[in-house]
Order: sequence, then structure tokens, then C-alpha cells
Amino acid sequence: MSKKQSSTILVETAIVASFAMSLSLLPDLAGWFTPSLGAIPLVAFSLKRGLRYGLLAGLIWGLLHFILGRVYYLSFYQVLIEYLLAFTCMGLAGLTSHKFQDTLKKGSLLTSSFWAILGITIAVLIRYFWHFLAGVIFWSDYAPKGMSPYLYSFMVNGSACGLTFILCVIIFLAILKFQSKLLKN
Ligand code: 218
Repeated sequence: MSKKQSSTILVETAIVASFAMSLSLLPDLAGWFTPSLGAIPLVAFSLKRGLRYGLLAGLIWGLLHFILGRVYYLSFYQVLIEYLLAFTCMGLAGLTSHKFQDTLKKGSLLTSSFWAILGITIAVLIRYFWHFLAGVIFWSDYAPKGMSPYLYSFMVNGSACGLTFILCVIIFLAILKFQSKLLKN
């Protein structure tokens, strides 16, 4: 890849991270149960440009929460897990990027959808695993009286995880069907 290409992709990375952050700023309707809209551009970008740029975009998305004062701080390790580790993990969708690109170039929409959905599943599950863990360790005081912290964290983060996954898959498949050139590396 030429120097010009890689600097263009770095600019794209910053733009995608900012777009994800601006979607995170939209008012949420159901608190921590709300799906993460910013995950949509992030997984699409990771599948297009690959793992390294995806992880970098996720990290920048996480860091932007600090700059904009949108971090919910309970403790140092909670913030590290939820805003650096968890957000960076969204870029793991790039793990299947090569397979996705190969099959997309061959024109096989069904196989490329399979690889994309696999990448999205890995990224969303691992991200929300970290939120689940942080929920058990750091957020248990917020659980309704008598409810196990595991069940509470699973209900909150499991719902957000499921909704985020469904949204990412539906919108990604729509882009793949109608504007697949946007997703080609
Ligand atoms: C049970 C519980 N409540 C709240 C949180 C915090 N949390 C959950 C999901 C996503 C994010 C990142 C910002 O959107 C945060 C901080 C939790 N982990 N568990």
C-alpha cells in the first residue's frame, strides 16, 4: 500500500470514529439497555479496511468519550475496561475482513454476508462481554434489591448486546445489498 493510500485510510479512520461518537451522543431512550448506534459504522469500516484500522477506529471512538466528557467514571479499572478495551474490541469485526473482501469481489453475496455476520458477532459479543464483566464487578450497587449482580448485568448488557447486534446486521446487509461498492476495500 502506498504512503498516500495509508494516510487516506488514517483520515477515514478518524472520520469513522467521530461519526460513531456523534451517534453515541444521540439521546438514549432506555439508559444502559439502549443499543450502541456507533457500532454500525465501526463494524462496516472494520470489514472494509481490516483489523488494524478497525481496532484503531474503536480506540479513537473510546478516547473521544474522554475529550467530550462522556465517561461514566466509577473507578480507574472500570473506565479502562469499558472505554478503552471494550470500544477497541469493536474493531475485531475486521478479523473476517479478508474473507469478506475476497467473497465480495467474487460477487458471492451470500458467502460474504456469512463472513460479515461472523465478524460482527465476534466484535459485539466480545465488546459486551467486557461491559458484562464491568457490570458484575463495578455496577452491582445499581441492581434492584435482592437481584444477583450477574443476572442484573446480564439483563442490562445482554439486551444492549442483542439490540446492537441486530441493528448492525440489518443495516450492514442493507448496505451490502444496495451499495456494496461502499464496502469494497
Ligand atoms: C449493569 C451495568 N450498567 C452500566 C454499565 C456501563 N456501561 C454499559 C454499556 C456500555 C457502556 C459504555 C458507554 O456507552 C457502559 C459504561 C455496565 N457495564 N453494566
